[in-house]
Amino acid sequence: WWSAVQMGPPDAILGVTEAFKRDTNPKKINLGVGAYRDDNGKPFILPSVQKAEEIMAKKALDKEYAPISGPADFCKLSIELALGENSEELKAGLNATVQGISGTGSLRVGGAFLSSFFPGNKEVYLPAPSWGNHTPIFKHSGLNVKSYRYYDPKTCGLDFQGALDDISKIPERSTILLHACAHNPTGVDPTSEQWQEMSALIKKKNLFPYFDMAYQGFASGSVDKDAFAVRLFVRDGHQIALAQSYAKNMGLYGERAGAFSLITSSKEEADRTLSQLKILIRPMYSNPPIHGARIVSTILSTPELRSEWLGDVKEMADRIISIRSKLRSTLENLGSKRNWQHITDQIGMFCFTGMNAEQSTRLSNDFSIYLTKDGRISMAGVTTKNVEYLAHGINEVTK
Ligand code: PLP
Ligand code: TYF
Repeated sequence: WWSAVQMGPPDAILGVTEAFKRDTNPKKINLGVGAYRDDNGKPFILPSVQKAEEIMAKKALDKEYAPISGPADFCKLSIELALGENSEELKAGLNATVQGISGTGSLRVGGAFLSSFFPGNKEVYLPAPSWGNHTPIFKHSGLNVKSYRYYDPKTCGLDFQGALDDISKIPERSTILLHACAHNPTGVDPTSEQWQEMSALIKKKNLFPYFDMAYQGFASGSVDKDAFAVRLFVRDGHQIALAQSYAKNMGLYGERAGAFSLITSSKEEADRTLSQLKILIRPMYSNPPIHGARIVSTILSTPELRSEWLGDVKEMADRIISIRSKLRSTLENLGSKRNWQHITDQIGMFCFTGMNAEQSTRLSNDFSIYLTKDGRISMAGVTTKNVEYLAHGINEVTK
């Protein structure tokens, strides 16, 4: 049956890990996939997550199916985390929220909903560049994918004027995808003033903002600060779509806990849209996994655990912020002629170093330092033990 099926290419990000695993150099470093590591380069199980699991184990909970849309408490706690507990919209019941299969599955459910029900254009505009999986997710959903300028390679920062120019040319009633914070792959976010301008323009153009929030808390260390853009847009009267992920901020990568929400114009509209989200989910995977969602609900609804978790998130964010400074100063001390200010200007999990494909390949081949060909490095893989070797490698290939 399958003689005509051709071999597909490996995933651009997960393929980096495969190459890393094959390398026998003891100095090798994997800066490909965006997964947090502690300063010993080990996966980090958040103490708050461990405690939540202990509490859950004592309860001997059953393994019955979750509702199609996920547990109600999980959905409520998730949208409250995004919009804040005092949100007028939430008090008025203006949200339709479902649990998704982490961020990816939440984005995909949202894509399916837009494909079936969005009354405007079936075009989604992504920042250039964007997370590599956004294009296939939306194409799979039956939407057309286009882009707007975002990153300026000359400054390794935001091309704000380019973004405004392109956004003002997007046809009205189209969807625009926004990274809520810690933009992947560039680490470049708009300032709060720039967000305000973008919100006004998107409103004026009657565009539909779809936020991808995969890193709430990871950028600044504060879940409230990192939700600034999402809350601003809602306050400005946008009825947003929102995909959330707990992969990074709770370290629940493999548990697949996330949420998709629509903010609606009435409670009744929330009920109608929720009913259709459930109808879309049912033939895709019936209902979501329960373990990760229970961890999230336990943490968010237990005050002591919640504050401990906020400390855990801050610890991860702070380690990344401090290792950024260390990488930059080490490069400068090595006498690199390049300007490395963007290493500390950029935020979140990634640094878009400005290295080209050739330099990135040399870093892998000659130094056993693995990264994606676009020059993105996962800062989470940099530690006080390997930062000097990394800086040495970067300095050599960018001379
Ligand atoms: N969106 C962005 C921008 C991401 O970087 C990621 C993960 O790297 C995701 C969504 C979704 O991740 P997950 O499906 O593991 O929650
Ligand atoms: O490093 C990144 O940008 C992410 C990581 O199912 C990732 O792509 C890998 C696998 C996956 C989700 C996210």
